Amino acid sequence: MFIDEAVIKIKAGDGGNGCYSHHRMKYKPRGKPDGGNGGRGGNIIIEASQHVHTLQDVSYHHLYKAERGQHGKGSDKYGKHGSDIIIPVPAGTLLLDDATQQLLFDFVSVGDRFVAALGGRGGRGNAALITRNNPNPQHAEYGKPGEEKTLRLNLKVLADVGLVGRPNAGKSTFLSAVSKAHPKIADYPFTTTQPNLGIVKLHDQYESFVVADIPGLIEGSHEGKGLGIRFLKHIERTRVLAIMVESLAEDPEAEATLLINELKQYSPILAAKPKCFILTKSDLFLAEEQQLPTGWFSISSVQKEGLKETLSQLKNLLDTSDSSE
Ligand SMILES: Nc1nc2c(ncn2[C@@H]2O[C@H](COP(=O)(O)OP(=O)(O)OP(=O)(O)O)[C@@H](O)[C@H]2O)c(=O)[nH]1
Ligand SMILES: [Mg+2]
Repeated sequence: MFIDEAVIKIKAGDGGNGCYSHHRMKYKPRGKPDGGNGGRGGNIIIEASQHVHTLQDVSYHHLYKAERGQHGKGSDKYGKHGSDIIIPVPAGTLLLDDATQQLLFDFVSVGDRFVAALGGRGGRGNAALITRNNPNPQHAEYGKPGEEKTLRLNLKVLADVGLVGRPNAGKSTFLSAVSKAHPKIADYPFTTTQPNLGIVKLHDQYESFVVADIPGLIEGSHEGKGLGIRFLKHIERTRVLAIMVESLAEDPEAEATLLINELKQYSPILAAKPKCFILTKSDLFLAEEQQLPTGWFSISSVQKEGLKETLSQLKNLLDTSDSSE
């Protein structure tokens, strides 16, 4: 699991002031009090939406400020309420008070709503302050200030695509080329010792998916060789696998079969997931001498070649895979 984070400041709208005014009539210099109440300030509401998948967009704004309520007017006219601001977040977001780290709300499913900051109440006008003992109040109230908070949002992300390959196949380099993740990359095996996750954003900002990069697999991983297969639990709940083989491999298809066999030893269900076969480091191999197996994709993460096509294929597989997995 991977945490996507954002810290934002929110300020609900202040309440409008109540109005101090008297009704004016001919021959009556001072009629009865008729100052209206001020409007309530806008609330800041956070809502789980199906259109957002990350906290990236939320964190673009550091301050969310809702409209203030309008002031009351004479002739018993109330001030308008300030409009609310709704901040969409993905389902799976935890909302914390940044100062106390106290959990304020857990957005479990789309549509869950939480009023994170209440708009200030509008002040009462002098008309609303009339009492039996005081038929002509000499003041109106000020509006109350809106609530102000600093919030921390944490999103628990589960990966959609799992990267499977031998050590050094270029998994981490691929992740760094297609997302903002910065995994460690080096030309020796087992560079990655902990899973990394990255969010891939496609051209349409609503289209994104999460990729998990895990330590490499070797023949005998299921018997504990190399770093073993214990990291496979991190891709168990993914929907699609990207099987990555170096273009320098003599027989890429045999390599892929070996990898899938190792997966099978761990879980036949995992091994049966939809797969995208990717030949990596295409800049290193000689195109004339080597053929791309049918149905495979060829990429160079270093030269940024073939990435777009590969990502659309992964997206296609995600769209057609069983979302209940
Ligand atoms: N020329 C070239 N080199 C690449 C490409 N992709 C990765 N490499 C190199 O291959 C080596 C291994 O890359 P990594 O991304 O660390 O490989 P990995 O699959 O994550 O390896 P492990 O974490 O050890 O399992 C590094 O030296 C990379 O610079 C590529 O497209 N072209
Ligand atoms: Mg790696």
